[in-house]
Amino acid sequence: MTDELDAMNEPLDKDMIIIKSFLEHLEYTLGKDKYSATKYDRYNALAYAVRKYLVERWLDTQQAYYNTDNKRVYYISMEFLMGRTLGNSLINLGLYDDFRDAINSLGYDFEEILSEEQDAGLGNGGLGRLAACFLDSMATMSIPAYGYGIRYEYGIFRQQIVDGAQVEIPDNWLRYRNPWELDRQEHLHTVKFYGRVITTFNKDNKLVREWVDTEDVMAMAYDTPIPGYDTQTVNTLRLWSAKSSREFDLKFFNEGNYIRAVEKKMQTETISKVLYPADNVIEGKELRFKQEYFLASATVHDVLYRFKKKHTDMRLLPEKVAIQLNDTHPTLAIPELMRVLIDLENVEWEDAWAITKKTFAYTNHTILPEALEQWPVWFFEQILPRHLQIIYEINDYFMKEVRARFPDDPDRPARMSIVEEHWERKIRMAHLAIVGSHSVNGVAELHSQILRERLFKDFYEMYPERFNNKTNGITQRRWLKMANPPLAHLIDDYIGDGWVTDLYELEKLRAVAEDPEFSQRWQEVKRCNKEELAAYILKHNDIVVDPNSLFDCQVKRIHEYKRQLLNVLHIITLYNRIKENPEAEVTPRTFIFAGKAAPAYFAAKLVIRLINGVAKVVNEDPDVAGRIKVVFLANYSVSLAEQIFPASDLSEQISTAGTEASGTGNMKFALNGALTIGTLDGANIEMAEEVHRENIFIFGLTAEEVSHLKEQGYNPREYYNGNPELKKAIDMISSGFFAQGTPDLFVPLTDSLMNLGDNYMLLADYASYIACQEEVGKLFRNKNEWARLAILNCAGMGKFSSDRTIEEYAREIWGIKPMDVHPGTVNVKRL
Ligand code: 4GP
Repeated sequence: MTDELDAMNEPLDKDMIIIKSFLEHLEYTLGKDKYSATKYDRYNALAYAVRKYLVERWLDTQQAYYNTDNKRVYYISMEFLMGRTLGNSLINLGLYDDFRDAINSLGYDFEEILSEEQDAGLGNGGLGRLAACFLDSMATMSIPAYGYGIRYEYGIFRQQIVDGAQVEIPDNWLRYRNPWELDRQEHLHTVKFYGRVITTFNKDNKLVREWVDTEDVMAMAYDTPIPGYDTQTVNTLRLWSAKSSREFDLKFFNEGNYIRAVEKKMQTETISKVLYPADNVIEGKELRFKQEYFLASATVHDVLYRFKKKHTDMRLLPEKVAIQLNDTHPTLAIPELMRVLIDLENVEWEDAWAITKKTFAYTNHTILPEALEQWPVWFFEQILPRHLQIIYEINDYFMKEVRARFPDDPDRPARMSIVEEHWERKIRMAHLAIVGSHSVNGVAELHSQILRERLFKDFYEMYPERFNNKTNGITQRRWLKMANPPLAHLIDDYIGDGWVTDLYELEKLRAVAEDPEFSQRWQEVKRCNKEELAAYILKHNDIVVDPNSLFDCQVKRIHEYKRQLLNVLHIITLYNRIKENPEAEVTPRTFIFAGKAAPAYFAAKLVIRLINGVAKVVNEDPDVAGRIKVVFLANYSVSLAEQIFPASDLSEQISTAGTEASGTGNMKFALNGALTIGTLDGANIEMAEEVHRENIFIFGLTAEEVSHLKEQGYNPREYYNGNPELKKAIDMISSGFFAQGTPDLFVPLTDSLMNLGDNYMLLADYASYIACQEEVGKLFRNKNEWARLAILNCAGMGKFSSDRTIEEYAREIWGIKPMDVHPGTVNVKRL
């Protein structure tokens, strides 16, 4: 290698600079030569070569933020589902093609090197991926922003399918080096747990509370640069890792108990060990509670540390700081800020409370009752005694306000209280988040409406001005430009590349939706992407699928409300139709599923087994060969999603109306030219408006009809008895037809439909779903018409860029303006 480096004479051209830097990192950073370097080493060397470009802009950006002291936003989230970083960084830096050409010229396969990178899977699903898209948009739009989260040592588990069932494998993603993070040993905060509160008097004879005899954990910062697209701005994602404090060690070491000291140290550090793998549901575990406080406390202290570098008057905080709570998970930041202001900064209660409310804003991501966080009071008594006092005091003032405002509604205080008094006493985190924030938002129009009219109705009546909607979005940099280069290039050729930073530019595609040449090229792109996915399926599932068939995809977490089971009922129906009548007109389809189930979610895991059971029967039956195939792709992740969206024809968004807060996969599919079959739920409703109702397949009950039917008394058996095809499909599932020798295996699933009330109303929507799918099948046979609709869908996606979402948050909630970073115009000094 040294010879190769020596042979490079100055001045170097672009290719050579890249190659030199790559080879230098391989040799000097990683200590490898061309004989010993593995693919993973080459990935690392490449990452380090790219990092240099990031770091320069990063330092400029951070210095500019410090100098101008603009207001900044802190996005606190227990999850950041980032996926891979290398390709995305290159795209955002505008260096992708240069690096690809340079590396390929060395005889390596650039794409293959990129695929060596492990996904950063520090999230479960929608909520965590949204946070990642927001980081991209905030940087691209030059918003002074930070993401704050936890540096879990184990991210979301890796899913294997063994004999049709999900098996969870730990995701030890940090086992190998992570070239994107920089540890900041100097950014340490002490996070306190346990102990007790004592009341004393200070020198001014004022009553003060002291939280003493605590067990302390250190939060250490690891920073990852977040580059914007086509801008100098590089923001920061700061993740906290738990380290035991030195005092902590010393105490036990000094007592001569070496093993106990080491044990305690390990226990302390478990706080940031593992991401809880549940989506849309809470884990009421003590460790999770500690994780939430760990994130909240370390972040509040970090934010204040930065603020205090320039300011002494705490009342200025809301002018300089906006904190967005990604769901209730980081809500302990509210009482933590109160504690710091009152106990440590000597701010009066009224002032502290006004500062806190003006600083915080809360986003709700789900209305499912099982996902609404409520922590037992005894957790607080033991682990956060001072916070409990503060929450009680907040609640006392709040209850007074409620009684004064609604004197004729005696039940209201109990409904609205932050403290749930029934059964076991609990703290309702959503109530705390609403009371302690100036803004509460849902993530799609319908969802925000449900928050106002149902879930948080009482609060809406009291504080209508706090409630607002911010419909979700996705970043087109990752989900089109990076994930689907052939489509991105085609679009560039016809309408230019303005869409990369202004997705509304896609409107221009409407003009070419019927252009035969464009349509032809559009169809070729889709065809190529489908061939690639078919190759992936062959490699990983050993199933041959036909790229001419309709790729019908449902990829997302497995959850009863998302109704993968309804999709399965459709597959079984088609299977039966073909078996009964081999001449039946059934458009050839490949049903593609992917998604993880929470490890403790029995019904969801059973659905995975059912999908695989159905796949086995269908794929092995020669009577349906060439007509339908079923594939379950293991280990759904950001990287796998990047392969599936570009290759799909049909996007299944079939949750029971009123249950999916927004959905964001729906947007990724449509952006990549898939048509949607969906209910009027979440953002589907706004998608139907944008792409026009005649270009999307909508079926099923509306949210209002769902509530109405439930109130009237819904009886799933009526539907079962009234529809022979439905009856047959359900009977086949319960009889063990797909159960591979365990006859009763799937009875819990059919029981929940037939005997436990069919909570998500699959039976009520079945007939309308099947009829709608017939329309889908018919349309697919007309390739040009299908392509026309797909183009119009893509053209209508402008609204669903996370840039639009972030622009609304920045303007309406945070009061933050974009801030261009021009090196040279601010006083940026480098070493
Ligand atoms: C998800 C919602 O289920 C999904 O509809 C939404 O698009 C996404 O948040 C982002 O807002 N919720 C979760 C969760 O992932 O854990 O509550």
